[in-house]
Amino acid sequence: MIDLYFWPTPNGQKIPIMLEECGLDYRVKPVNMLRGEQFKPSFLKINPNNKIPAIVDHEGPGGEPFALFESGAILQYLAEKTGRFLPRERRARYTVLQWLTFQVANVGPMFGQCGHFLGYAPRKIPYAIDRYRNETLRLYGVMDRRLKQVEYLAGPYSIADMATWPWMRVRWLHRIELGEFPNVQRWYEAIAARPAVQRAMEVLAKSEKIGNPDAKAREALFGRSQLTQKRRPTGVGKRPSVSQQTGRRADKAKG
Ligand SMILES: N[C@@H](CCC(=O)N[C@@H](CS)C(=O)NCC(=O)O)C(=O)O
Repeated sequence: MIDLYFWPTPNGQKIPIMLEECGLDYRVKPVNMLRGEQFKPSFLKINPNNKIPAIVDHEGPGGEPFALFESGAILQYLAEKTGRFLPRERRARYTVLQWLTFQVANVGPMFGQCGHFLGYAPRKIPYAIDRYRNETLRLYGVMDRRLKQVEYLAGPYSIADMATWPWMRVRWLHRIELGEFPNVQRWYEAIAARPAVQRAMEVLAKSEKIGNPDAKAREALFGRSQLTQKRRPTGVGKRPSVSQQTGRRADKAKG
């Protein structure tokens, strides 16, 4: 059994996609970022960097529980655990790892900043908006040219696609029209049609989204209090916690 520490954001959604693709048993442990639950001491023991996703594999290496954070590391771990979506042959393997690293080092951070300055920044800063939106457009171009040559980012469908796809799902945050990138669009639609991906998108689908944070959530995510509040999560105790919510497979596991 794997515990998935999760909130339905693009970085979070990579992991249920892989868990569903591999048919692994997991239960969802919601970490409500809008209430600052990523700063709870119990979660900081699993990810000292106070971010989702993270996992605890109760049947980890040596049969012992194993906690892991950083989505790229989690995807590689699950691929090695199951022998799926990360080939053993070195050329093929490093092609997957290259595009996975491209996602975690470029697509995630740049799209994230683009969405931040377009949607969340209290003041519109044209230089920052241009800088990150141009970089987002450039990265879409890199992927579009790659996907003109190959079906999926590394050739066959892999953890690199699972890491990248959820970021295209929130393209409205970055004011991107997929029609301008026809090869990305073809790839996006092929992945969206996969039953495992559709099941993964149901996990906590009805929870509050990051798209519209209130003042308290804003402070938890972007304010100075994140530098000092590690011992006291924002809002906890004042509003009902969602930590009892579970995902589809978790419900199945319980019943
Ligand atoms: N490099 C990390 C990024 C994770 C990340 O940025 N998670 C965001 C949600 S998409 C988060 O938990 N933010 C909460 C916070 O910054 O306090 C990964 O790939 O796992």
